[in-house]
Amino acid sequence: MSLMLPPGETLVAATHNPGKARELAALLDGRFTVLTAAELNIPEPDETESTFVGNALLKARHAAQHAGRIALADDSGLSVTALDGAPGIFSARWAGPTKDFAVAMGKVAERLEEIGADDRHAWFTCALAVAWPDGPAVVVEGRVDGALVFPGRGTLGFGYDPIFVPEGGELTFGEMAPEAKDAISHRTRAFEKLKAALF
Ligand code: ITT
Repeated sequence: MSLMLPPGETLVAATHNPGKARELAALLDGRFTVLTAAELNIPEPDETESTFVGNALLKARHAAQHAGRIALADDSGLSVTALDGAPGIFSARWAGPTKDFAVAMGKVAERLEEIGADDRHAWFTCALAVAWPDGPAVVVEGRVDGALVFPGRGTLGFGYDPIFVPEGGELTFGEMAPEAKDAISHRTRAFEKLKAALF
């Protein structure tokens, strides 16, 4: 079988996160018909792997098998250097069962304060996996480095965007227009690699 994705194909976006679904749809750019796992009532799998790549593959395979269609999954998160890479793959879990990112960002600030760290360096990682229902899969990873600011600023984007200023910039991802974030984000960088591999 070919591991190329022809335009017009229907893809399942294996995510239940509306912020991600919006960004993935913008990246897919009208090239494909996109159905989300939420729309298809595909249950969320437990993210049992220990890496972004592992969890992206797990989510893509799970959705492809449920839907009988090609699925694209994103596993991503914020890693803080002074916290040894936390929250990392636990980024969504730090927001608790109500998915409140004010709580998650508060936890990051609290942990940095507890250890008296001055280093504010952090990075976002995005692993993107595409899986075919009958087995094969491709996975890539992208990253953007930056610095954390407290309190957070801006209401655009999602998740940890209000506390992240990408390297060389002044605005947080939460203050940047979607196109400006998309020009440099970890998701876009992963997507460029995926395009090179599959489209
Ligand atoms: P799905 O698994 O259903 O896709 P999720 O939110 O559980 O949704 P993850 O396990 O990949 O997804 O968690 C990643 C978290 O990292 C996500 O909830 C965001 O809070 C954060 N994150 C990832 N990309 C981000 C971005 O571009 N801007 C801000 N926060 C981001």
